[in-house]
Amino acid sequence: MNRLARNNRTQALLTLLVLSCASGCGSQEGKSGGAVQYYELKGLVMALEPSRNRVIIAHEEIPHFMKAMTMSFTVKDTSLLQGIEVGDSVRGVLAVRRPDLWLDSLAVVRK
Ligand SMILES: [Cu+2]
Repeated sequence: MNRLARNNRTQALLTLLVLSCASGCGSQEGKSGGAVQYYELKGLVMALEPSRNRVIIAHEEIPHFMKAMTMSFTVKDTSLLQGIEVGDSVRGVLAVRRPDLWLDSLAVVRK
């Protein structure tokens, strides 16, 4: 893929994100929405809610973002939850684009 095509694709993706935010959130959030930021996440699975695309994780501190806590995370793709069970130690990537927050990847570290 040449650079032009890649730029066009990035542009299209950004436009899509902006549009979906314009329709999905208030103008206030639209203003604060910028690039997606990624954070490494480590924690312990407390509960799984695949029907709601959610997993509850007791996570360690995420430097510069969040202190350690137990909270519910959205997964964009439920296949991320395959093979993951309550009690597993997991590691993943948290994606943040205010006001949205979701798990971009998730893998078992220890059963
Ligand atoms: Cu948290």
